[in-house]
Amino acid sequence: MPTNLISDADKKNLANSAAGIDSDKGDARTKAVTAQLLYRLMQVIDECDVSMDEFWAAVAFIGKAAKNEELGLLVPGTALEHFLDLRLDEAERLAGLNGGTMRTIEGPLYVPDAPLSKGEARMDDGTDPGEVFIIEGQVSDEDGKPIAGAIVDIWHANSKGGYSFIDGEQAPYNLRRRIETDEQGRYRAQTIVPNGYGCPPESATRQLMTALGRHAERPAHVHYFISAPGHRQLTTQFNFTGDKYLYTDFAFGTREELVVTLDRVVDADAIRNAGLNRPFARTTFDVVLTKERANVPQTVVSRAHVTAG
Ligand code: MBD
Ligand code: FE
Repeated sequence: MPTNLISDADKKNLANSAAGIDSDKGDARTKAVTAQLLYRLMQVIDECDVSMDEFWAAVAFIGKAAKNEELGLLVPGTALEHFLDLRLDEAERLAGLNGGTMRTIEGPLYVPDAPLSKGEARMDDGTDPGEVFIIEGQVSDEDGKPIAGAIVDIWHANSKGGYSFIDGEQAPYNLRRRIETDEQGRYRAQTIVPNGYGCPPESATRQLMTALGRHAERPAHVHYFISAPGHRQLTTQFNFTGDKYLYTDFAFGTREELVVTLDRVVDADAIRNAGLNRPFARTTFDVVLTKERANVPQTVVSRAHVTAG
């Protein structure tokens, strides 16, 4: 029930004034967005009758999240990263662009410049006790033509749900590789079946999820960037059927088109043919890239990343 102590006109005037709207200096875009943001924030404060204590608790919360470098976790946890995907999906649809593999969120844990190899890669360093996992797939264009020389940049968590460079327990670039597709557009990775990620126990993000009555877990997933000259770069992931958190991903990353089934290979000949000595899991993840197009927002996102340095 709105309590509104302040008139709409007074809010708008104050927000515009704080955003420098009546000056011709500064950056027009920054001013326009700031004015809207402040106006809407004032509306929320007024309509929800936010107390001073509540307001400053919220400021401290954001400060804690920033200090912990978990703003990149808070954004997907509040569905905003998925919302940006929904907007890009719709912009593509309105531009008549369709037929490519579905996108989903990048998340906060990508590290650029992973080791690059041709056709295939071993992603794990042999120390993870988890289940061996073979991922195979083909990259093609909208017409079904294979794309040779595409770069498939893959990263995922280990069998404990931790990422190299983040959990402090893994070798640099463990479970992070770039694979260039072969003449048939194919790639193959040998790795370890990942576990889902859970927000750190003391994180501001988990604290918020608990206050919202939500959990702070992701289903197991494997991240991809796929790029090729003349094509729109794709950011995506796949998940696994039967995962406990498949349809309640705290980061809203699950999309039905991106759920794969793990085949368990136990046949002795099949194990030998794969060059392995124990049962393993296998899946196929094929990717369709759309052609580069003018007048559609681009898919390569400029954002801060964890770096290897
Ligand atoms: C992850 O691994 C992730 O992919 C997202 C979106 C958020 C937190 C951890
Ligand atoms: Fe992830």
